Amino acid sequence: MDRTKIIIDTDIGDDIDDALAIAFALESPELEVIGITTVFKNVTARAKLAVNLLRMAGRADIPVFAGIGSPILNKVDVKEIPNQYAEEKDGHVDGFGTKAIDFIIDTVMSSDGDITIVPIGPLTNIAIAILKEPELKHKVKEIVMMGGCFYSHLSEWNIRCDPEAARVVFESGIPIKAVGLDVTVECVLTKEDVDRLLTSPKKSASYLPEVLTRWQQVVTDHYPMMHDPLAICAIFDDNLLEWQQDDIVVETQGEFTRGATYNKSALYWRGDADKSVIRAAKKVDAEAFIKLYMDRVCL
Ligand SMILES: [Ca+2]
Repeated sequence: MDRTKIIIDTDIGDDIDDALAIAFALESPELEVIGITTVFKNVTARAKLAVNLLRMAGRADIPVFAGIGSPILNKVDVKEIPNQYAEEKDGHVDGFGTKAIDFIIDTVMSSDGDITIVPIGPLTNIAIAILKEPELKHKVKEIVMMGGCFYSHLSEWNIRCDPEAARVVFESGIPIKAVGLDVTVECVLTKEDVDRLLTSPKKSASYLPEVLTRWQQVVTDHYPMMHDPLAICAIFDDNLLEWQQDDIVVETQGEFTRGATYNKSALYWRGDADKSVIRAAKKVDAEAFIKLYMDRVCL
């Protein structure tokens, strides 16, 4: 089987689903992770977490690059420590690069057009890469991302944190498959699932008990929502997800709607939906997805 080459662009360290997604990608035989880049706020701490995760997974061969912490316009604290970061374990980690944008551009531009970019955080890195190298849009195979909400009015974190970047990406012309809140909120782990992850993960997921425990010390009111792992699933499996091609734009100016992903197809009776290169996930078989996840990541 030809494995799909992917670069994962992640804000690992705050919500737990990024670590869960990377473990899933490493255990998916359909995928070859060729690099991980970090984005949003403290990209160095996030890169250290990613390096540690990969080392414990026995995959220190996968390069990690810190990217851009500041969104294009929104103001954030780029020194803020992610909740899963532990100074005594992650503080002295090295072995990562600092030029995520160049890594993305150089890797994609020297490829055969067979690289899929998988953003599971705000879209700052991807937008800056597209702006710096306009030819990138002709070379990327596709973007499969977690972000947005397309069939109801919910503001989604990744888009809201950097609406300008999201707009660049959605207007780039690169084929996009987006899993948004429409489907991801249905995919939630149970206590039994979390107990299994804490006790019987595969080697590729051996960092999970540690970061899950750190996360659970901060988040006590719910179990992990599988936003980002569902985006990983969407790269190789169309059976568990139903897609709709739609004319999606990102609102950057709205008084109440800045950062919303607006589905123009709904307004204009399908409008330019047929010409769009954007597909959004509309339905998911959540039970089957969680089973697939647990079967792959746990013993
Ligand atoms: Ca994320």
